[in-house]
Amino acid sequence: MKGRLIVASNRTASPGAPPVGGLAVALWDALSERGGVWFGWSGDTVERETRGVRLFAEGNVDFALADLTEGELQGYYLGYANRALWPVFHYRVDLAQFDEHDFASYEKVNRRFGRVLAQLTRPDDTVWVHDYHFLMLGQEMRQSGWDGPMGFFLHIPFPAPEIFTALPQHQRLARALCAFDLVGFQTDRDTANFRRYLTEYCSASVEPGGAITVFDRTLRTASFPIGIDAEEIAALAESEEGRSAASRLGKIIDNRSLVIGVDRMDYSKGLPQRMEAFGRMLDDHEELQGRVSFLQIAPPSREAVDAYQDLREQLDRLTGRINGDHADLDWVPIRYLARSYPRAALSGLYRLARVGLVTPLYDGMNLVAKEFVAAQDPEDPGALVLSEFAGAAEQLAGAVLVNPHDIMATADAIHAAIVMPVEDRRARWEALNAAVREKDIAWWRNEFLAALDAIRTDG
Ligand code: ADQ
Repeated sequence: MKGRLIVASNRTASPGAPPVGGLAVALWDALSERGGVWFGWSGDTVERETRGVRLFAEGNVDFALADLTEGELQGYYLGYANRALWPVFHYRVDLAQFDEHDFASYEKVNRRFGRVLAQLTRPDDTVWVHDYHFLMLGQEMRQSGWDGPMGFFLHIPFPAPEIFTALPQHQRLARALCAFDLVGFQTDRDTANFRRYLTEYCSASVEPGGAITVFDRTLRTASFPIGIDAEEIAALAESEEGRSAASRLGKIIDNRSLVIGVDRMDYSKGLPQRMEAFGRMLDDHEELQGRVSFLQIAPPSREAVDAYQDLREQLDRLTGRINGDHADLDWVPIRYLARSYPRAALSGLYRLARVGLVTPLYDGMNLVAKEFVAAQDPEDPGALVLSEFAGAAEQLAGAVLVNPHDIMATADAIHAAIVMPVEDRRARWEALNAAVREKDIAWWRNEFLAALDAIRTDG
């Protein structure tokens, strides 16, 4: 008989409201099946540190929400997590800021949260910690006496050891990660990077079955590519809200081919390069002037971090320039909306699009790529142009794969996707859709939890 599940993630679903999005629903389903606790930051900042959590019971699941002080928000969250870990893990060492005070704050918050969480566990529970905010949480829980099964899943890439070692605290982070029994990654590439770091820098030995012995303990590492709820997205694309969004946009774009991009505004998503490539494609193909419309939806995120403000300015300039160069009295090539839309509306827009552009410079998985596929009309599906540096590229070989740094090649790929005959689009889409449906979000959480349970059973 399995015990309860304890999940820790930076943000939780909102207590009292239905969870929104594939990941939140999957975690909620797992929690309510087994009963348990969902721990995370409340989103609130307080003047003075509080040691406790606020508990909200919902059926057999307790939400346990902790506040951050303003100093912790600056040091732990905006500082170390988003100015050091995020850029380094996305290969942007040039953007990383290494501040020892930020690291001290990161370690302190992980310690405080780890202690709180250890107190909330019961002996037969299973703990599942998520993402780069909590790399040290497991170690802190162990030090607070928790010795039960504990897994970690990293949603962002794990970089090559030569990049990871740029972090002044790389050894402490890696040692802390090894306190987990199972460390899961999005792709085989990430898993291989982590294993190589442990063997080359920490003298780890990898056993034939894949277990790794290091720092006097044994752990497992494996990849668990995250998926989506494909059926939900397909249904949303055809829902009233989805159709209504598509019809509003359809009126404006007329009979032109729609090219769509949907991202959080983040420098990892390759937005300036994508716009440059679209502009270049227009330069190269006179015949498409006035015949295609590129819609980029990119709500700003992490605006308190300078690199994000710079990106916003760069995008504003670029769209202005490309539109200035190409627009005509009755046509604007790029529509750039710095705001978010509900999932149903986005799904409807994906279905309307002839081409989906998902061209991050680096990405853990990229669920937009999978959502774009799931939303398509099987009879007349759009084509997906996908960066080879998105984790999703390991599974989505049916996409038109591109190197997003290569503006000319990306421009050619966009053109090829726009003019791709419907038979080719159908053949590619069938392969893509099968891959998206086979390893969906339910598969992902079952696979991870089964692997973690197996460690406990194996002893
Ligand atoms: P993100 O970097 O946020 O996630 P992504 O996987 O593309 O990236 O999107 C996550 C969710 O946010 C998706 O459901 C998507 O629909 C939604 N979303 C993205 N842009 C949106 C927009 N403009 N408006 C509304 N919704 C939007 C991190 C990692 C990814 C990894 C996920 C999940 O960076 O690599 O795939 O976690 O593990």
